[in-house]
Amino acid sequence: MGEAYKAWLRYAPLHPDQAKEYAPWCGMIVAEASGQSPLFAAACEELVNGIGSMLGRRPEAGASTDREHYLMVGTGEHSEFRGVMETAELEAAGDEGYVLKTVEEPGRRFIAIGGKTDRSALYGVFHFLRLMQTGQRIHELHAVEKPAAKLRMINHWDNMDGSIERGYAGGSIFFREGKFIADRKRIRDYARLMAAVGLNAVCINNVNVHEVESNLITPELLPSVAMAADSFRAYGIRLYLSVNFASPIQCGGLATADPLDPEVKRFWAERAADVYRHIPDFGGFLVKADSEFRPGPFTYGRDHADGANMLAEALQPYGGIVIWRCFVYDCLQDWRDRSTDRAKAAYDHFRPLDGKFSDNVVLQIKNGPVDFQVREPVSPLFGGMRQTNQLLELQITQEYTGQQKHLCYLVPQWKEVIDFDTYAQGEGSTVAKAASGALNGRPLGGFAAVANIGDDSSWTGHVLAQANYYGYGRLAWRPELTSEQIADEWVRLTFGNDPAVVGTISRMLLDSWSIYESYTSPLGIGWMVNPGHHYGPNVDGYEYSKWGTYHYADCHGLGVDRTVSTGTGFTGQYREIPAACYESIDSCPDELLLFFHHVPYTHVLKSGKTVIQHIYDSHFEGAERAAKLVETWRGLEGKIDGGRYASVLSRLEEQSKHAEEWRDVINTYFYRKSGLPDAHHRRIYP
Ligand code: GCV
Repeated sequence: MGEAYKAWLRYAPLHPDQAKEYAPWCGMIVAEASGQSPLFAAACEELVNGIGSMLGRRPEAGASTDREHYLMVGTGEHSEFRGVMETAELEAAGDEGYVLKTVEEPGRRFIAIGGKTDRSALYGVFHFLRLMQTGQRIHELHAVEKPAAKLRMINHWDNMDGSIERGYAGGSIFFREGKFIADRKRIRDYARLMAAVGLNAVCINNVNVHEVESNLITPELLPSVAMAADSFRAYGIRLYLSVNFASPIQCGGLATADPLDPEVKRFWAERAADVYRHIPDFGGFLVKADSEFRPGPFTYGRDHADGANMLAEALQPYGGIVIWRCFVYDCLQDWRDRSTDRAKAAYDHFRPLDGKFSDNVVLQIKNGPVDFQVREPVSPLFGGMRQTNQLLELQITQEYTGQQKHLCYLVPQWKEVIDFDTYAQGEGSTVAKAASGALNGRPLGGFAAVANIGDDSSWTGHVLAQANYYGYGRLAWRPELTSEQIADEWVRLTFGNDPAVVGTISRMLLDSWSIYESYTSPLGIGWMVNPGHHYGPNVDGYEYSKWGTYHYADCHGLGVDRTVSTGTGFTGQYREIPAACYESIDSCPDELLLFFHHVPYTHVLKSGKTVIQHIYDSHFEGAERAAKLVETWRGLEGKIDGGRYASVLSRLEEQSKHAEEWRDVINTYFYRKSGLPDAHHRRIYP
C-alpha cells in the first residue's frame, strides 16, 4: 500500500530540528494502567509506533523511577496517574475525554496523557501524536478535551455483494460476493483511522436493507458480524446494523411486521437477544422506514413513534439504541402539483411526534430539508423538537458534490449547518447544541455521516477527499473548530509541514466548495443533475419527475416559492427569526434565494447583479477557477510523493474539463429560456 493508504496516520520522519526538540521526552513510556485492556494496549502500541516512525527511535517501556524525562500514559484508576491529574480535570474530561499535561518537578519532567478510562488514553495518545506530526510545542501542555456529543457515528451504505450505494472509492471493505471479507486487516486499519479522529460508532450496512442483508441479525450471519465488531472494538468503536423493518416477514416467517403485533414484538426481542449473545456491546439498529420504497409502520396504519419504540423496547434490556431516520417524504409526487413540497416532509412527519419517542430512540435528521444538495438551508426540524433525541446526518460521500472526481472540501458547508442558530430557545440555539442534546438536556445525541470510504488504496478515491472524512470526525468531537484549522491540520498530517505545501493545499480545499457551487448550483437551486447516478449537468433531469425536486424555470424566471404568504409555506417551519429572514425576498441571503423564492431573471441580487448575470458570471468564473486548481497543483510537483501527486492531478484535470461542460450546459439552458444576453459577450452556445 502506498502513502495514500496511511491517510492521517503517516507519522512521517520529522525535520531534524523538530525531532531534536521532541526526542528527550520520547525515550521512555511509563504506562499507568493495568495494560491488560486491548484499548489501552492499542493506545500504547500507537504511541510507540508513531514516535518510532517520526523520530527513528522507538521509546522503551519503563517505570517513573528509571529516568528523569518520559511520557506517562494512564487512566484515572491508577494511583500514580491520579496523583498527577486533578480530580476536577478528570471529571471535566468525562468518560471519553482526556488531559494532556506537561509536568515539571524537581528530578522529573514528563508529559502525562490520559483520563478516566482506557478510551481517554487512546484519544489522548492520538492527540499527542497529532501535535508532534503538526510540529507543535509540547513543553507546556495543559489541555482538557471532551467530545461535544456522545454519538460520533459513521454510516456505511455497503451492500453484501460488495457494492456501495453512492460509493465512489471502489468496493466495500466489509463485504464481497454476498459474504464478509475474511481478511479483517483492512477493517482494523480503518478502525484506527476512525479512532484517531474520535469517532466511536459505525453502521456497516446500507440503510436500504435488501434481502441478503436482512439476515445480518440472524444466527447465520451473526458470527461474522461479531468478528467485524471485534475489529472495531479494539479501537473503542461500537458496531450498529441497519435493519429491514419488514424482517419479521422477510426472515421471521410472519405474515406481518405491524409494530403493535405481539408476534412481531417477540420476533424483535428474540433477534435482539441473539445479537447481544454474539456482540455484548452491540450499538443498536439504524432504520430507514417508509422512505423510498422501504417498508415501515405506515403499512399498518401506525406512526414512526410506534415503529421506533417497538424496536427500542427490544434493545432496551441490553442498553442498545434505535437510530430512526427522518428522511421520509413522498417519492411518487406529481410534478404538476405545486402545493406539495418535499422540503416540508420531515418536519410534517416528525414534529407532531415530539415527546413520543422512547429515551433510547434517536432521530437522525439530514442537514438539509430535501437531501444532500450543494447548498440548502438547515432542516427546520432541529429547531422544532424539544423532547426527542436528535442526530445530525451529513453526507461525506460526494453524491451531489462531485463524486470524489471533483474537489469539494465539505467542512465549510457543515460548519454553516452546525453553527446555524435555530432560535429554538432564544439566540445561540445552534444545531450543534440541538444535535448533541445539550440544548434540550437530552440523554443522547450527536452526529452521523455517510462514509466516502471504499477499497481503493487511498480509501476515498480522490486523495484530497480524505480531508472530508477527517474533518467530519474532528467536527463531531469539537464543533467549534474552524474549517481553516481543520484544513491546516489535515494537510500537515497528510503531506507534511512544508509551508508552501500547507498553504497551497489548504487554500485549494477552502476554495473548493465555492468553486463547485459556482459552476453547478446557483443561488440554492440544486438538482440540475443527471437522474439516477447524479453526476454531471442536466437542468431538466428531475423537472418532470416524481421525486419532488423542481426549479420551475420558464421564460421569465426560476426558483421555488416556499414562502408562507404566496408559496408552499415551508418558511413557516422555522422559528420566528429565521422564518422572517427567509420569508422576505429582501432579507433572504442571495445564496439561498432560489430555494425560497421564485424570481424573474432580471431580479437584482444584493450583490448588485441580476439573477441571469449571476448565473452566467458564476459559471464562467467557476470553470476558470476549476482550471486554476490544476495549475496550482502543478506547482507542487516534486514537493509531494509522485503517486499522490499524479493521482490528484488526473482528477483535477477531469474536474476542469467537466466544469466546462457544466458551464456550457447551464449557461445555454438559461440563455435559451430567458433570451437575455451575457453583459460581457462571452461565448454562450445558442
Ligand atoms: C441510501 C438519496 C440517495 C439514496 C439514499 C437516500 C437515503 O435519495 O440518492 O441513494 O439511499 O438518499 O439517504 O436514504
